[in-house]
Amino acid sequence: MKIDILTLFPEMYNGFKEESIIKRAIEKGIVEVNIIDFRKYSNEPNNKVDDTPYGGGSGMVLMCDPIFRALDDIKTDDSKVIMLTPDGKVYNQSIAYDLSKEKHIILLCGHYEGFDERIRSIVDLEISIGDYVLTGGELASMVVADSVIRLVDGVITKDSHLNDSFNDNLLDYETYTKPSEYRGMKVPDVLLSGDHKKIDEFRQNSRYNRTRDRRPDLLK
Ligand code: 6GU
Repeated sequence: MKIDILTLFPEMYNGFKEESIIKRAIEKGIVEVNIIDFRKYSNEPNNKVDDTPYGGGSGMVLMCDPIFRALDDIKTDDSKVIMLTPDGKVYNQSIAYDLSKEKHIILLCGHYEGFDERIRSIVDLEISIGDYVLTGGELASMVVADSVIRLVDGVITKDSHLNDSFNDNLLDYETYTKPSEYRGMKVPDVLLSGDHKKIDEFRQNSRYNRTRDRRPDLLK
């Protein structure tokens, strides 16, 4: 899979590409992540990419031209173009699964007051990562890229995401590691029993109970 991220702040991605699972996925060649400074597609003096809004008001608006020209350059028939914006569709695990099957994802990160409305005409999907406002789309693009990359075949073992929270609309089950007793708190006996049928049952109940207590909205 190829992920191209169009941003005005490429430095923000340094840590993201260089740690842990994302770093290994890139090294193994399973995913390619390109951070593209779309300022380089500006045709204006000083590589300007934004201007004041028609009709007046505060802030600056990203202009069409640099983004249209960037997409003319990198978009192919296999590309899915995604705009990160607080007024997009609220992101969830099911969207992450769908995106993990794509060949090429292009993530457009805005800043300032937002995008010229006409940019939306060349976008396939608009995503928000939740009901709050960020200074720009960069963190959101990392959230989307991270959650998608871990689902791409070969990045982590299938087992690792079989019971992920939100699969089957349930949260993940409770887990423990050594020691079996810590400051008076014991690991449930069933997990030490070696009885895999009972353990599966315990975990299924754990998923259900946790979802009921913490996120009843998921059970609807
Ligand atoms: Cl995708 N962008 C910005 N600027 N703020 C957000 C967001 C995106 N998702 C939630 N808040």
